[in-house]
Amino acid sequence: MDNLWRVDREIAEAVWGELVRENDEIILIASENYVSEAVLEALGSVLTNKYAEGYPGRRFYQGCRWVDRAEELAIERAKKLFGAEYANVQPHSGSQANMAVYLAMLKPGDRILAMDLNHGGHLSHGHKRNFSGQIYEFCFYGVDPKTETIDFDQVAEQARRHRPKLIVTGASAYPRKIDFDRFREIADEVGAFLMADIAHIAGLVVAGFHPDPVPCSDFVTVTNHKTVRGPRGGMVLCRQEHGRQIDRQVFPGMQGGPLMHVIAAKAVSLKEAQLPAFRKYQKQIINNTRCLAETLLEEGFRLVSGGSDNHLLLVDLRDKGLSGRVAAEVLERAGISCNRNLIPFDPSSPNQTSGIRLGTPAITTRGMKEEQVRLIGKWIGKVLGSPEDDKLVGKIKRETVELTRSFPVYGALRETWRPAPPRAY
Ligand code: DSN
Repeated sequence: MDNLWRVDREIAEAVWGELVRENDEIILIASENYVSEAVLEALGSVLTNKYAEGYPGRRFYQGCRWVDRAEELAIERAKKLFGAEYANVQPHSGSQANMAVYLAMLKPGDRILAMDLNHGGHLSHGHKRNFSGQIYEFCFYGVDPKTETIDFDQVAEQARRHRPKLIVTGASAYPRKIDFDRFREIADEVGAFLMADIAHIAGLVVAGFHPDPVPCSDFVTVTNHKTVRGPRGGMVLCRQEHGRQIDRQVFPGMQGGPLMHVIAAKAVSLKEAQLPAFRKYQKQIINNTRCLAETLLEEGFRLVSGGSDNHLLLVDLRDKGLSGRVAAEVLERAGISCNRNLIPFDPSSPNQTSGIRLGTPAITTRGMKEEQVRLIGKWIGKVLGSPEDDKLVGKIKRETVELTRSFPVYGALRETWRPAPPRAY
């Protein structure tokens, strides 16, 4: 970052500080990951300079031959990786991928059936303050109170009662496999379109560790930056027949110029995801999450649905007398980064919550396996067992930093190690 240090020291410090933080903390935020250096290079490239409204071969600007190539590669690779007939790689985020599907297929006020945010859904699945909840009429399904897995009787009942035009499956805090075929049957019964939002689990899906929604869904939305390990952004996959409608809705419907440097970085990560090492990586995510679940159960925690089939788990803290907020804050002081999260039927507010969400994609990228995961699970047990013991929290912070330094995330840190940014923020 020589130029950045020279031109803007304050931003250079912020970037360096973040690099060190990402290296020194154990990141268990289920939606975060570390992109490769190749992805970072594409992101930091001259492609950021180019305006390219439109699509490859049909742009509104001259000089698009190289960005056309980058976007064509991203589209080809997305289609191949997911086995999809059509791909739009321009959405700036997962929410915008969802928005493109809603705007393309529905009219304002149309009905959508989706998973309740309190049971693991997402803001863009109908939260009343989100565009989705403001424009469309949402009805919801959730999990069964006993099993804490999706209550398909309720899904079918809600679908029959409300006759939605679209059924949305997918979640941001659901630790179990989703039976997409069952959703398809219900959608067919009521004549609804089916959209699977696989933002969280896309990497597991392409590696074969989670049922695949592509064959049975009309639309599949993806984020690139979670288990797929690409840059921040989204994609829509769909059947050929809906492709032009989706394209028109992404541009000019809701976006202007696509972020060509991000699209190139998406292409790089989609190429990386085709390598055998990617499948191994996804398998290790599953093994690490299972191991974390087992360790936390041994430490006396209750897990929503009793465990996990995927990359994340939800810890219910009600019997520990701790809110999710306090737990996440004290864990951060110990060098473990996670987020507070509502659990199904949570009596607390979203600001406090009764749970935390933990995921293993990021620690797995840096090479941690069961041995390290068991240590992390025990540290979580100790910290949340004595959250007011500053001495203990300080000791664990030193241990977590020591562990992370054996698993450096980027070459820059391996080659030119600097222990802290010039000024601490
Ligand atoms: N905010 C993301 C998450 O953390 O799950 C979902 O978009």
